[in-house]
Amino acid sequence: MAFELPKLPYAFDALEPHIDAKTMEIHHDKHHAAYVTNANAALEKHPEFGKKTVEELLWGINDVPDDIRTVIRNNAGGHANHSIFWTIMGPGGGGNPNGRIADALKNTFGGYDQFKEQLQKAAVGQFGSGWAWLVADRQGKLAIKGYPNQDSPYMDELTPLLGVDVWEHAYYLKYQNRRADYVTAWFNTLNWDAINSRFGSVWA
Ligand code: MN3
Repeated sequence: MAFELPKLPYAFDALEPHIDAKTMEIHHDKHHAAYVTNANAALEKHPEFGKKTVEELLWGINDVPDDIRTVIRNNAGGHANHSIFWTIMGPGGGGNPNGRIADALKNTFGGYDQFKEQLQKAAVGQFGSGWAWLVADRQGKLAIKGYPNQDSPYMDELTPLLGVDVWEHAYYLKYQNRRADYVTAWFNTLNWDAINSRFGSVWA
């Protein structure tokens, strides 16, 4: 079963003014689509690995055959990261967290403002292309982690709960070199219901 590009769950302009429609269109239809195409092409060489889910492939990245491991790390990683990214954002998002994640952020970081500050720092401080993620381990313990390129928290057996893409393709049209302004605006897109649902799945 080849990977498929998931449909964007809202219109390209739904995250305006925080993320512009053109960026969303190119990001989803071109960049994410390319990760899916490249991952599928690599898996054709080893069809037995094509039966795995994207999470299984990344958890077991060291078991992926040498000749496709880097391609899978980059492109299955890109597919996994972006598939989460679209769902943890949404129109009318942002504001303070609610539910279980609100309590966990308070217990771990002291409060939402402190969490935002630390995630922002990880995102802005990521050298070159990459991501900053809020992750949970198997016990539900939270941490903030930066990753280069399309490396995925799944490779560390962590569950990514929410993350910000700091590749230039994610913000350059609107924000040019102002990555910090993009990250500040991106917090206004967060879909806390979706994030709570991801958090709940850590124990499922
Ligand atoms: Mn991207």
